[in-house]
Amino acid sequence: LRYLTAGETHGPQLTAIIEGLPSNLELDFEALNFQLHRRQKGHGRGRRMQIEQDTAQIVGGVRHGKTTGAPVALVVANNDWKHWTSVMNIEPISGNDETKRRVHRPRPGHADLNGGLKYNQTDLRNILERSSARETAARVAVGAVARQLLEKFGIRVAGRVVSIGGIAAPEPNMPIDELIARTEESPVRVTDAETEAKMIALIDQTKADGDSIGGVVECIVAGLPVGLGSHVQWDRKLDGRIAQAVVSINAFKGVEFGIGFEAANRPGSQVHDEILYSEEKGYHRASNRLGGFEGGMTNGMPIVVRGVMKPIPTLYKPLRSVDIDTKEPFTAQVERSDACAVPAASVVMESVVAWEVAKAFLEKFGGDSMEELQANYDNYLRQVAEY
Ligand code: EPS
Repeated sequence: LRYLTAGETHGPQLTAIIEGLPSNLELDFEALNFQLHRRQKGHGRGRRMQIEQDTAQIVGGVRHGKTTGAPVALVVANNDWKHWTSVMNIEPISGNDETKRRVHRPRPGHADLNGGLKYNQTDLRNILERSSARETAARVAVGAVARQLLEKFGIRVAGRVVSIGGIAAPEPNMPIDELIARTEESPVRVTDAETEAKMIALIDQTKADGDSIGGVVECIVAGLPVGLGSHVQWDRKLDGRIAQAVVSINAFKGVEFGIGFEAANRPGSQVHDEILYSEEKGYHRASNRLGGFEGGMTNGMPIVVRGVMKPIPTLYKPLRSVDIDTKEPFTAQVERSDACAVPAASVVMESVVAWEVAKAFLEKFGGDSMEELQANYDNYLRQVAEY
């Protein structure tokens, strides 16, 4: 299972191709678009989200509502494109820097300068157009397909905001379906009203200051079988793959599982999860401090993974930079942006984690059709129950 995305933030569309899905996976198009809609919400977003009404159009690999086994191609149109048809034209255009909206003062914290040097581009727009977090709309569409595959096997994916700008939400301690429902009602994806109000006030203040703010988000995957991923080879460890996927999200700088970095402060007796056995539950754990992983494999407990997002680097009160034409110090170029995209990033994180889990699921259970996959899965569950 693999995917690629293409497209620029102010270009005509984002495109994704997914290869390796089994045939006969029934797709719920409304549920797919609901995921795109979730990513657009969240307190702290800028004007762009009022322009976009993201929906995914499937242009390959699906017939009469089901996958055929062929690559699935998805397109998410950019409504904003109509304002950029000249600036983002594929054909050469005439005009000056202003009409071309050339970017020559790189924004610290963005890909602008590194990308300009690496790709030998004197218009840094050629870098920022692709490095924009708009690309995550395509990844959410792809993740929504993965999520639907997992749901057929009773695997549920949830997300929540853990903290924004140092304001932390209390542990929700509730069943996953309740967590999904409650976070959906919150503009900052938390379950606690008091925290929500504090986060909103901080985001508003930050925006008024021309600044931006980051935070921590958490993803939970429940209903998993034991044994996704493998201890035998570094690149088959599923926690490692999830870590890579999480840090690949725009502006993410770190990742942890379960109690994560806190494990460094505790003795082993307060870190590891004791093994229990009962007739109805089989093997299970007394706690889930390791976040569902041992030896790079799922242990049957929910996956709990957290990612940290830095504040968005596009600032209305820009930081110091250097003009690439004159080498003179200047403040960085101001581009329209969000003050806080942490709630949206929570949805993106769910999507990339769902993708990695679905990929590991297909690697383990294989099959070219949903029927073959189901049979392999049932057989494995029997084997585990009889162990
Ligand atoms: C982004 C800048 C803003 C955000 C964008 C990410 O876009 P624009 O430059 O058009 O104002 O709105 O996010 C999205 C478009 C999106 O769909 O999430 C950036 O520079 O990363």
